[in-house]
This record gives sequence, C-alpha cells and structure tokens, in this order.
Amino acid sequence: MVDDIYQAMVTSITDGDSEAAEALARRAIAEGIDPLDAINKGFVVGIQQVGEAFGCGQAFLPDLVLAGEAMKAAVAVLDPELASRGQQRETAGDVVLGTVKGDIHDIGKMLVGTMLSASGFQVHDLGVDVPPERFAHKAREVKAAIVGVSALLSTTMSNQRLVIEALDDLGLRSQVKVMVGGAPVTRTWAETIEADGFAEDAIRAVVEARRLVGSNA
Ligand code: HCB
Repeated sequence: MVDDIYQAMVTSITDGDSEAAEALARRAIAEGIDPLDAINKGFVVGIQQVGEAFGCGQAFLPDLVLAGEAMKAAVAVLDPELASRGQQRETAGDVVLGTVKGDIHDIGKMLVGTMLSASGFQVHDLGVDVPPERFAHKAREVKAAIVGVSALLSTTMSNQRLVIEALDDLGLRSQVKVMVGGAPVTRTWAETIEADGFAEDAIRAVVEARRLVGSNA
C-alpha cells in the first residue's frame, strides 16, 4: 500500500535513520511513486513532526541533526529524478539561491532549488551562511532574474533585507526580483522588507518564480 510507504518515510525521518530514508526513496522510484509525493507526503511530514517535537521539548538537537541528515539522504536520491522531469524545458531564467548569513538550514532551500530546476530555471545554489554581498555579486555575474533568499531563524530573517540592500548597492535592484521564504517568513514580512515575492513551500516557489519572470514556462 502506498500509504504504508509514506508512513515508513515519516518514521525514517523521525527515527533519524538515513539508511532507511535512502532505501525508501529508492523504493519509491522503483515503484513509480511520484518523487514529489514521496517528499511532500512522506519525508517532509517526518521533518515537520521532528520540528514540532523539538518546539515543545520532546526532541533535542541531536534528533534534529539526525532527522536533517536523513531528510538530505532521501532528497539526494529523489533530486535527480525530479530534475530529469524538467530536463526538456527551456531555461525559464537564472535564479541565485542561498540561505542567509548566520543560518545553516538548507533542506527547504534545497527543495526549492530542486523544484525550480525541475521547472526549467537555472539554479545557482550558494549554500548556507551566505553574506548579502555574495548574493548580489553572483546575481550580477549570472544576470539573475531572481534571487531566492531562505531564512529559518527569527534572528536571521532580517538578513533578507540586507540582501535587498546589497542588490541596491550594486544598482541591480530594478533588474532582479527577490523571493523570500523559510519557516518564520510571512507575506507580511516580505512586504515589510519590500521583497518582490514570497513562497511558503517549494511548489508555491515555482508558481511565484514564474509570476516574477512573467512566464508560464
Ligand atoms: Co533548526 N530550528 N536550528 N536545525 N530546525 C528550527 C528552524 C526551529 C523552528 C525549531 C523550533 O524551535 N521549533 C528553530 C528556529 C526558531 C526560530 O528562530 N523561530 C530552530 C533552531 C532554534 C535551531 C538552532 C538555533 C538550534 C541550536 O543550535 N540551539 C540551530 C541553528 C543553527 C544556525 O542556523 N546557525 C538549528 C540547527 C538545525 C539543524 C542543523 C540541527 C537542522 C538543519 C539541518 C539542515 O538544514 N541541513 C535543523 C532542522 C532540521 C530544523 C527543523 C526541524 C526543520 C527545518 C526544515 O528543514 N524544514 C526546524 C523546525 C521546523 O521548521 N518545523 C528547526 C523542512 C523544510 C522543507 O521547510 O521551511 O525550511 P522550510 O522550507 C520550505 C519553505 O519555508 C519554503 O520552501 C521550502 C520547501 O517547501 N522556502 C522558500 C524556504 N526557503 C525559501 C526560499 C524562497 O525563496 C522561497 C521559498
């Protein structure tokens, strides 16, 4: 039953079991399960449960680390499968993506990057703990249409504003759209810092990115 495999995926993440997560991701591909469903109905549900348990003191930092590693192991298997579904499309635009300075969370950013690539965008992932100037210089180098900025901590959210300022400093603000996201980020916050776009998950990030480049690709 498909529901059983989704439940096993959830458990592999809550147990922080990278081997099981990787094996389940491979099984999903072998059984023809949509890789996006595997991520959203299985693995992401697991990481959300770990986050909630951490939030109310029922899980601890090592649990988060193990769950994060398991999540990455699964996504690493599913990523090429997702990307291959978008291979035939024309490039919809270049996107510079990164997690703000001071922040090392990268699972959500990775998913956004995967989905944008699968949807025809050329993604330049700068990784985590990225200084504002690095976003701006990379945007100039690749003539990016969009800069996607992730922040997972309420203490690092304000660095999204600094990325916008860094683009402004290089005279790029009118040419590059900024899309922000991350668990604590809201549309209201996006409007406050005058970002051009906001997305609460990787699927909506694709819709938002298409809107920002004015494309239906
Ligand atoms: Co981390 N952590 N963590 N963590 N962590 C959170 C984020 C808390 C909410 C947990 C809690 O308290 N309930 C919390 C932040 C509280 C706050 O500030 N409001 C927290 C904390 C406090 C910390 C540390 C400070 C803990 C400590 O050291 N005391 C520390 C921070 C270190 C640092 O960054 N300097 C820390 C560390 C870690 C790890 C390393 C153990 C691990 C990260 C592993 C990794 O990323 N490689 C980790 C994890 C896994 C989490 C939780 C459990 C999951 C985050 C995650 O991956 N979510 C998280 C709790 C939670 O969020 N429920 C917890 C799943 C992804 C799919 O969702 O929101 O990241 P997402 O991304 C979405 C969405 O936001 C959007 O699309 C994505 C895909 O659907 N999106 C974008 C994201 N970026 C976008 C950019 C765009 O342009 C557009 C859309």
